[in-house]
Order: sequence, then C-alpha cells, then structure tokens
Amino acid sequence: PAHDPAKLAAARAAVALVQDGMKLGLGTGSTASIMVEVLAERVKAEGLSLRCAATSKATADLAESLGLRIESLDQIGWLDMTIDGADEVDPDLHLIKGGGGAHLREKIVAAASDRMVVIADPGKVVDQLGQFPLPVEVLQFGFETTRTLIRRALSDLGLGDHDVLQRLKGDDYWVTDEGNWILDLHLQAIPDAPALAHALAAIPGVVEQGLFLGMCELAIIGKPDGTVVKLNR
Ligand code: DER
Repeated sequence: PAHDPAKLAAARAAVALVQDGMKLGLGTGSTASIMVEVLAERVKAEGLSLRCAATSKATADLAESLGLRIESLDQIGWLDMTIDGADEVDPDLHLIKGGGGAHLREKIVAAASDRMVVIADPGKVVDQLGQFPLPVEVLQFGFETTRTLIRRALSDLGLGDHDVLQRLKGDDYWVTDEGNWILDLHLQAIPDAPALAHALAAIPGVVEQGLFLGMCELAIIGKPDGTVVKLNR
C-alpha cells in the first residue's frame, strides 16, 4: 500500500542514521511502522547486523515478520538509538506520545537509549502541547480513585475541569501490553508541562503519562514532497 509521503520521507531519513552493529529501539504507531519496513529493506539490502528492542507487541510482530531480529530490552541492555513517532512535538522537542497506547514501553525504551529520534509528519508540530489528548496509563485497581485524583490534580494546577475519558477499543476498554487501562486527558493546552508531569507521577494509580520532556534530541519532520526538516534541541 502506498505510504503517506511525509511519513515515508521522515522514516527514510531516520533509517539513514542507522549504522551496522547498532542496538536500536523500534517505536510504535503508523510512522514507526513505516520506519520498520524501510529498516528491514535496508538490513536485507546491505546485510546489516542489528540488535533491536521493540516498544510494543505490535511492533515486535511487524519487525519479526519482516526478518528483523527482536530481543528483549534486558537482553540488549543499553541502546544506541530509538526511533519513534509522536502525537505532538513542541519547539523545545518536548512530546506528547501515547496515541497508539504504547507510551509506557516507549518511554522505557527511549530512556534506555543514547539518543531518541522522533519521526513525524508536519501535522504533529505544535507551538504548545495539549491539543492532543494526553494519554495516562493507569492500573485497573482503584481506577475511579485514580481518575478522581487526576481530576483533583488538574484543578490544583488551575487547568480547570476537562474530560478525563477512559480510552475505548471498539466497545471494550483499551488494555495496554502491560494489562493496564488508559485515560485520555482533553486539556486543549498544557501551559506548564513539567508541573503536570510531576503532579501525575505523584498519583499512586498512575503508571506513566505521555509527556516526553527533554527526551527527544532530534525530530525529523517529513514533507509531502519527500524532503525533511531536522529539528535539533
Ligand atoms: O502512540 C505513540 O506514541 C505513537 O508513536 C504516536 O505518538 C504516533 O503515531 P502515528 O505515527 O501513527 O501518528
């Protein structure tokens, strides 16, 4: 199937950064999936030897189906580079991720990497984070308590009363690879992302939230004409 040309351009530019022998983190989502396909083609064409850790079962399955060798993060240990998508990228390369429900493992893999490279189409570039609903992974135990504590934290931060909606997959609740649920916070704008990240992390039932602050070192924004813009922090 023909891929979105902007996503394909970004994916190609990121794969061009991969060197033989690298230990890589493979992201999740539609852009990262295109990257996995392009990477698999390059590995086959050039006989590269890579060690890859996936950020989701979906990415692991796709990668293995294309002949890439997937190992657990613990088997590999530390990674040279993680290539992943994003839902929003702000001017400081702070991100919102989690649209694909994988931000917990994505953040762990990114944290285990020397560098995190984000690949995105122009629609992901924003002046301020928050238009995209912020995903928060929460335990199923005490779910309503956690939702109440999240609402209280938003109010304490002066973020007003916004929808804090449980993510659905069809008629069911979305369940992550770790068996947790996801709440999407419809905030419209997040003026102080560090304060919000800090407040959410303090809530016991919150496992991880989709703000990636200071983790992305290079964002490759693909254009429909096949060119890319590279944003460095
Ligand atoms: O869920 C995720 O974190 C994905 O990487 C998401 O942020 C980007 O997905 P997309 O490439 O399909 O837009």
